[in-house]
Amino acid sequence: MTSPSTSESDTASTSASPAALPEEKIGRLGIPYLFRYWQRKNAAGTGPSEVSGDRDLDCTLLAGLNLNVLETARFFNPIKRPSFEAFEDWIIATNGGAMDDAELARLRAALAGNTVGSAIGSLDGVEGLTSEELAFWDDKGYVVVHDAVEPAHRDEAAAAIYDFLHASPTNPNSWYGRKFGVSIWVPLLRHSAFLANRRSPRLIKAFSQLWGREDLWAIVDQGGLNPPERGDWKFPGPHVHWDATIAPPHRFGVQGILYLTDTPAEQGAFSCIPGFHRRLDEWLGMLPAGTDPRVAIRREPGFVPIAGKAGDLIIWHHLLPHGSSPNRGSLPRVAQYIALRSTRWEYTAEWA
Ligand SMILES: O=C(O)CCC(=O)C(=O)O
Repeated sequence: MTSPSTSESDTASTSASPAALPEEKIGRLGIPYLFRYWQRKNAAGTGPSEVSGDRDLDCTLLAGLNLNVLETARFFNPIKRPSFEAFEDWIIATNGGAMDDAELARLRAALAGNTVGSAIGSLDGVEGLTSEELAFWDDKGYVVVHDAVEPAHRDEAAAAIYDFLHASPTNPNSWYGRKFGVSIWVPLLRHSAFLANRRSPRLIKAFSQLWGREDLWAIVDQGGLNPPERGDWKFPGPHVHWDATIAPPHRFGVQGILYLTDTPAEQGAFSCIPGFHRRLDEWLGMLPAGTDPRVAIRREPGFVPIAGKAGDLIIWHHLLPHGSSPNRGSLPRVAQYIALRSTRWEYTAEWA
């Protein structure tokens, strides 16, 4: 394990990458890319930085360090401009005071361009998506992976969300606390059950089948609690949207949600327009000039809720218009957002 007390900050130039700067620090975590990332983030707002970064590798870095994108962005306070040492201290502290050496080695290798396997070793023999499910994915742009995680971890994750909110599944008034008055997101990131779910073999196998590779990294995402609507609490969204750019060329990408409790269609289920990713180009081409596609998509028919059982993981293509839905049931929808991405992937930099 790497911890502040057992290792020292180390300054060295590196020849690992042609982009390496002479003053590059290896640091106590031993990740040259981390130093370059820190330089770029600290330089934000001060004019063009000399050091360029790759969006995919940035995501791999944060996922491999068990960090959430937003919390990391918040760390880079433009007034304080934290030192590299403070950044590494924060990473280690955020991980509970120590980092797993094997996981760091895997991350180092991947960022250096070496081939790495899955986070849990061989996926041979792990039950994956069937050919029918893969064909369904191709057609509809989403797939439901049943029993994606261990039931014990699933139930523990649901309980952790309620605990985090000081709420109880049996006390309806507790579902509407201030913390989620305007949102269905629950900013719980690293509960042990969340970590266990991200490392579920069946879940990793399904993502690896869709990516066609095993060097995947689980994004550190949050939980969700979508309570039934009532007079003083109306569903705040997310309504139908894309999180990805819809500028061409259109690239592959995935998102995912794990239902932690049974989720009938009317109980605030994840919703999408099945198959839309395949006709996105045509649809965009037919929009009248000056139309904002992100507004126009709200009028598109076919936005349907996807029901599921506790333990079902829905993975969707990131070009599928999607969102959540008002909960007209009697219990909250409880979920964990989970997605895995490969070390590198093709992306379109332009936002539209
Ligand atoms: O919570 C949901 O059902 C939808 C999630 C969503 O819209 C998203 O993750 O972008």
